[in-house]
Amino acid sequence: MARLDRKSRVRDVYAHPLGRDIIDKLLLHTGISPRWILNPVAGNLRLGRLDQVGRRAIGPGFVDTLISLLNDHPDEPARSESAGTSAGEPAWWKEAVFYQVYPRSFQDSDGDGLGDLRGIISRLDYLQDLGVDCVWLSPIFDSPNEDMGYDIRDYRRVMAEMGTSEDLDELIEGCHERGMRIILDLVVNHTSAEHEWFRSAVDDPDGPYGDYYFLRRGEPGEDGTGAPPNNWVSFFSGSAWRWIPDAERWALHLFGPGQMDLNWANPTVRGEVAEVVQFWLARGIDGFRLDVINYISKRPGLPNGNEFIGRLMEFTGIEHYYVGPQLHAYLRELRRRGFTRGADAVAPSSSVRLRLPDGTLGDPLPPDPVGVMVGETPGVGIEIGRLLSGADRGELDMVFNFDVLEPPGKVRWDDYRYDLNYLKDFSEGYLDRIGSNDWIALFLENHDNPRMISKVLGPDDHDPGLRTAVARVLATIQLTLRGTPFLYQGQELAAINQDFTSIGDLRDLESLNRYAELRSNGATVGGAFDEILPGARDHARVPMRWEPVDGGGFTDGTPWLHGVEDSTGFTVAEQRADPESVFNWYRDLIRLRRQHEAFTYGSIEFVAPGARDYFAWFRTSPAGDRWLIEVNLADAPVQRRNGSLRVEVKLGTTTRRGVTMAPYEVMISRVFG
Ligand code: ISL
Repeated sequence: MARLDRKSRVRDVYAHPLGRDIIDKLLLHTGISPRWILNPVAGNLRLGRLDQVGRRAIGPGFVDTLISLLNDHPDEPARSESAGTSAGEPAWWKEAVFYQVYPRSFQDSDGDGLGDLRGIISRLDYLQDLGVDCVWLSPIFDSPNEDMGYDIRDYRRVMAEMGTSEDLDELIEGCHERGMRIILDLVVNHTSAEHEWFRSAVDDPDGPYGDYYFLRRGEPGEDGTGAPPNNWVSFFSGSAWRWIPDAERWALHLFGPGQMDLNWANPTVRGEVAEVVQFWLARGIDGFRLDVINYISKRPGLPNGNEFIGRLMEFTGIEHYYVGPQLHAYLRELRRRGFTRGADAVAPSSSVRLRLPDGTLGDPLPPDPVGVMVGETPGVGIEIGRLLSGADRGELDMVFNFDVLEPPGKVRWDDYRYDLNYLKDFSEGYLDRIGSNDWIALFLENHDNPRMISKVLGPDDHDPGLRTAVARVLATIQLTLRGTPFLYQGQELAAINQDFTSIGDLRDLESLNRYAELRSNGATVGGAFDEILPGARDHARVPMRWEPVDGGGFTDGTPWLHGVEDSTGFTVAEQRADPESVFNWYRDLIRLRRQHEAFTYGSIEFVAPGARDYFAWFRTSPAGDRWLIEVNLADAPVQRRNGSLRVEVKLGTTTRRGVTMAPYEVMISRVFG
């Protein structure tokens, strides 16, 4: 890309991959229509002029920050055939359905109220029966659990509460022999403050470990008496810097005060991380989900964040690290040195057995040459996502694009109803923009977000019929679009949000800090709670409901976090017994996906993109096997398109393909001719 300067125009910014992502993000965030920015008058505006005329609104420095940010990222995504024609090279992870387990809340085996590895082992048959191909475990490494394991104290040790190293070996083997792979969570933007590297850094800030972190002198002081080195704020409230008296330094923590950011500019740190990955690949782990991996490269000098961007995005400083200057280089190095199995690598004690389309198992496969790399990349838009995961790039395999989660102008904390037409627009826009070189992760939920059914239905999520209907709609979309589905535990049971009643019901650091901050700014007890409840991460973290008994079959003891949602019919036992259940819908969809290549390597072509409520697409396999997926996104009938097509309905909430679709109707048909 040509370098930008103050003579460049707004449209040059939009022609730049990162510039386009940033403008799209601003539009999404503010809910402003693209028309306002992309008309010729605004498009032709020179950046220097924008700086002058916009000064009152955007303040000083914004334009220069933008220019240097874009110039740090000169690459363009490769041109490739449209996603409508080809799916690129085959790979196991393109065919797989991933399933995220939140280990604390999946199954407790020893009555301490906390889920553990033996609990997961005891539920592997369940996962195999559901049909998923790869299990992803949220953190299970030794941790003081300030952020539920996302603060790691020892990357090579299993958290004592979760089990032993032998338990993990058994779990890995148990997955493999059932034809499932297993990946773990690599949290390496930061370590726990209790990690021995950080302790050594505090003991001797000028020694080798001092440079593992961001330790800066700044102005000394505690309790707000001194000034931190810059104005960056933490995602979990307050300044991103903590004064460490023993080191007489400030330390950077983008997340909680016990989550210290690692300095990736230090090659020794990068070497350490690569070794951790090699260690686990040798143990049989098939790859990692990489936590906030786009934050690892911080702009040298750690300059102050721009105030305007800070106000807009809520997190001052974010432009200096959310796609830092060395991000691509670090990821390439990590892939090469960490995720690639060397020719002399020891073979792990087990490797996954082949699973045939009919679900039966074949022989064990040789270990994958490269462990899969799934990037958790908050804030990253479509174009940078392509640069991070394009097949030619040697970086990640897939990224999560979080824009799917909230429609324009909304943030997670808002209390609103998610319009499924936004999911339609987002999916069409995303898949139309990418090409055969790209492959995306399809997700709607994880352990950091409220349940999607509740976002769509609001309080109506307590209506079993509506809940089931919306669950089927979401499942169908997620499992038949082009990309790799990542299911989060409980989705297959149509899990919904919890009616928590007070802050005492919550355990998550983010919510607790936010609540405290609101209170100290004058909010009442009830007011502060109401503001955090819609976005609280604990909605998704309550224990799995296995059986309709007290404790849900999760534990014999007292669960670490109480689920208060206890509606009849939505436990595993009840769902499995009911042929019409959401669980069985997921199972059928997963099976269909495995049996027909059209759903994985098939092209995708959207029908009636502009239509409201009617969301439909064709998937056509390389061999010409053609399918039509149709979904009514509304709680009212909708006119169907292509009514006269010759089809055979293979899976549907009804078997007759009528002129109109019933409320929330879903239909998957094979197309003839
Ligand atoms: O909850 C958020 C912040 O407001 C999310 O943006 C979330 O923090 C972000 O997606 C990063 O999440 C990951 O890293 C965090 C951890 O708390 C989350 O659980 C994890 O998924 C820090 O490690």
